[in-house]
Amino acid sequence: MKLTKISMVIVLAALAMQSAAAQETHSHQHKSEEAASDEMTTATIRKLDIEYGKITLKHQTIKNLGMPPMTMVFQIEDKTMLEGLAEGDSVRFKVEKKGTALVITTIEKMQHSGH
Ligand SMILES: [Cu+2]
Repeated sequence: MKLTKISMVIVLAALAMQSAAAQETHSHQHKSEEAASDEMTTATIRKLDIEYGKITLKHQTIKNLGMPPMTMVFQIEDKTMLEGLAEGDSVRFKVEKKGTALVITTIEKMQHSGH
């Protein structure tokens, strides 16, 4: 009688451990897809309008907007972002749709690859 009780306790303890182990095997969810909308687009500066915070770019495909390559005018989030840039420069930029305007939130000059 005493032995039966002890073995019952052991069985219950084993079951408890099993369910604890099962809870630990939850699935991890990685968010690797979010990186896609964060990609930079390359472009060439056609025209700079620092006073009005506008820039004309000949840009490559903008993936997060689904926009094909073209030359067009963008607004700049902050005029100081245009400092150090010149017409003819190759740049990388990020653009977001804010209301009806397309606003560049990041722009940086690309390093010359020596040609
Ligand atoms: Cu465009």
